[in-house]
Amino acid sequence: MKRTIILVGILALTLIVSAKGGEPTVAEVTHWQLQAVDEDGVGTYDDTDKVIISGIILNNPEEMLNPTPGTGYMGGQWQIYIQGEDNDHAGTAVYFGQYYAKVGGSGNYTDEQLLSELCCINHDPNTGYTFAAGDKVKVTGWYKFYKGKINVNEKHQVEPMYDFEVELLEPAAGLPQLEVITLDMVKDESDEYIFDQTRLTGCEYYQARLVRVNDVNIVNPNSWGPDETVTIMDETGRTFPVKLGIGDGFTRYDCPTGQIDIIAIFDQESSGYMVCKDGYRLWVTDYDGNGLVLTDRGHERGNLPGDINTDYKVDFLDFAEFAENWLQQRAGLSGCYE
Ligand SMILES: [Ca+2]
Ligand SMILES: [Ca+2]
Repeated sequence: MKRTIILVGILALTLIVSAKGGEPTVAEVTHWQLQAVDEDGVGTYDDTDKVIISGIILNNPEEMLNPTPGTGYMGGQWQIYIQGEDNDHAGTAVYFGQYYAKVGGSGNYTDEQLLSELCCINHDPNTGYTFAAGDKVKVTGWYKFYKGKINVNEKHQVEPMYDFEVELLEPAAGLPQLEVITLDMVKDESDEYIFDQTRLTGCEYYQARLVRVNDVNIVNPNSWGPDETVTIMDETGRTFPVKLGIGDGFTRYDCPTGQIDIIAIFDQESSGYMVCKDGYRLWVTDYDGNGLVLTDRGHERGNLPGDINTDYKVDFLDFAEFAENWLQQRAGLSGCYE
């Protein structure tokens, strides 16, 4: 259905752009090229209308933003981070939302349209494979600068010509090697963010990449919960915000206490639109309750079918969670691509 619409859209687009004198321009670029910034931290890439980027998916989208139609200000949303490989020391977020009209876009998706679009971007169009963190993919799409990063997205336009496409290059390639950082690499003596326009040091160097920070503690455990933000502090007194995702671990498990390590996507969402030198944060999308590292290790122990809360015992707690979630469906993954 959607592909038919796209074909019609492409025909319409061809007529439109022919009248204006050409197809949208597109080039394969590195994340490093795409994420270039000026002295204010504003993205400078504008060589082409669309870009093609490739790299490793860092997160499962439904642990970062809620795809359920009609949820939140922007409706159902979807976002993955893709990290560049080898010398391509950068990364890019790929974003999709339901209610673009609320932020100056061309319209909104109905719930049904949203589900159809989510279904497309969750699956490889060539094989039907469902994408997950650790897959190597190629993304072709338009892009838009927002609060410190250039995101691949639909430019807040609902017309099919603005769709982006995610294609599989290598299933289960594996998450990238973690880069261990200390807070003095990203915060100065005054606990201010280090911004370096060259992106060779400071926060910009790590943006949209998977990092590990060791030996810190969470100073405000009362803020723990899905979609909340906690603050970590190291032995020098430097602090850093940690955005918690919406993985079920933030509900199921208590905030880890004492000295811990954190594995996260290094993100930026600056306070301003035209000067974007702050707003850096670590984004952890799920937690498995291990007590020592704030992360979801992705390979749980136990091997007991039905042990929903992974406490190595199948009992009423599992049943209660099962009953509470009975008949729920995950938007964009359930009931499509059959
Ligand atoms: Ca930035
Ligand atoms: Ca259990």
